[in-house]
Amino acid sequence: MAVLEHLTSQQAIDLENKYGAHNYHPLPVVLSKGEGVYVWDVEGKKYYDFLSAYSAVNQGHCHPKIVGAMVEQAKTLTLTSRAFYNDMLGKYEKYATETFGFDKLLPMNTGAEAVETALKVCRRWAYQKKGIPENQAKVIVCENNFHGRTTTIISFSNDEVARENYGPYTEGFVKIEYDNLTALENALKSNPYVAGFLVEPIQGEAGVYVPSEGYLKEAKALCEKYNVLFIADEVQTGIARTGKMLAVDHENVKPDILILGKALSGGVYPVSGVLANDDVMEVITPGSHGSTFGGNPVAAAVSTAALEVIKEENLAQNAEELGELFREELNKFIPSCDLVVKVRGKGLLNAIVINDTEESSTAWDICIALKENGLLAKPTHGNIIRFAPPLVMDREQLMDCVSIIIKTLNEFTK
Ligand code: IF1
Repeated sequence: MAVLEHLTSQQAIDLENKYGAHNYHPLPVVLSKGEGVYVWDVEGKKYYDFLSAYSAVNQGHCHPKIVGAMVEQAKTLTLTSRAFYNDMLGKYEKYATETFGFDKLLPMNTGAEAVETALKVCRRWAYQKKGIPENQAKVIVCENNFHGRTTTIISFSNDEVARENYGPYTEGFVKIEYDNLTALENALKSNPYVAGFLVEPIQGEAGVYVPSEGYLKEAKALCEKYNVLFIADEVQTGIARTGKMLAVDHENVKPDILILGKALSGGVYPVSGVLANDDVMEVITPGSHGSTFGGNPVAAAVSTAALEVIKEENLAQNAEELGELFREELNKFIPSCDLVVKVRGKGLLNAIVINDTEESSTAWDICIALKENGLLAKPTHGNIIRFAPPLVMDREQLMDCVSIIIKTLNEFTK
C-alpha cells in the first residue's frame, strides 16, 4: 500500500487504532476536506461542523485569506528561531497588541504553552514586583477548570481522567469554586502570598458553564484590592466566539494577563500568545523564556490574517446575533422534548444538557445520530453536547442546523 493511497473511512480508523496512541475517542467520521462551515468525509458526505476544532476554526475552514497568507509566507521564510530577528514578528506584535489593547505580546504555539507562559510571568511578577518570598507564590484556580495538558496544568485540574498517574504534581495552586466571589475573597484573604487568579470567562470543558453576570468584573475588582494579577484564559472563549472579540469584553474587564490560542490562527497553524502591559511583561528577560517556533514568520502572517478576517467580516456581531437565534429556537423546542433539559451559552459557544446521567451514553448516541443527519458535534461529559459552529455561518444555514438538531432529537425520543 502506498503511504498516501486513498482510504475508506474504516481503513483510516484502523490505521489510527493500530499505529497511533489511544489518547482520544473520536466520533467515527473521517474528514478529508473543509470549506467555511462545512466538512466532507472521505466518502464525500457533507456535514455542518458544529465543533470548529474546539473553537479554533472560528473563521471557517480553509479561509482563503488566511490560507493565502500562510502559503505566501511559507514560500518566503518559515523559521529563523528567535536567535535572529525576522521581518514579520514585529509587525504582527504591533497589530496584535493594538487589537487587544496591551503593551506587549509574548508569542507561543499552543494553548497549554501560553497558559504555562502566563503562570511563569505571574510568578516572576510576584517575586520581583510584589515582593513575595522565594518559592511561596500561589495562584488561585477554579474547580472544573480546563487549561491544557502539561504536567503543571493537570496538577491543578480536578478531572481524574486527565490527572491519574501523572504525579508528582506541581505545587502552588489554590482551588476555589467557580462563579463564587465569596470563595475568591476568602482565598485572597487567607493566603498572604497570592500572585494571580487564573480563570476561564466561560468554562468550556465543564459544559459551557456561563458564570453569573458581574462575576468577572467583581473578581477583577477583588484582584485589584489584593494586588493580585487577573489572568483570563480566553483560548476557547476569545476571538469573537462569544459575540465579542473577548468574552471579558461583555463585562468591560481588562485582564492583567490575557491568554489566547486556537482561533488566533483561524485553526490553520498552531499560534498562541500571552498579552500584558509593560509593568508585568518586563519581568521577562533574555533567556528566561522562549520557544523555537513561537513568533515564527508563518505564525505571524497567519495570525495577522486571522485577526483581520474577524474584523472585516464582523464575526463577533454575527456570533452574537446567531447565538441569540440559536438559543431562542431551541428554547421554543425544549418544552416539547423530555430529552433536553436546557440550552445555555453565549454567542456561538453553546451547549444542551441532556436529561440523563453523566455516566450515560445518551449524548454520545445523539451525536452519532446527528452525524447521520449531517451535523458534527461532540459530547462533553455523558450528558452535555457542545454546539460551536464556525462564526462565518449565515442565518439560513443556522436555521437549517436547528432543524437537523430538532429532527434528530425527535427521532431519538421515539
Ligand atoms: C484536548 C475541552 C475544548 C482550553 C482552554 C487552554 C487550552 C484549552 C480554555 C489548551 C484547550 C481543548 C483541547 C482539547 C479539548 C479542548 C476542549 F473540551 F477540553 F475543553 F476546547 F473545549 N485553555 N481545549 O479550552 O490549548 O494546548 O490544546 O492548544 O483534548 O486537550 P491547547
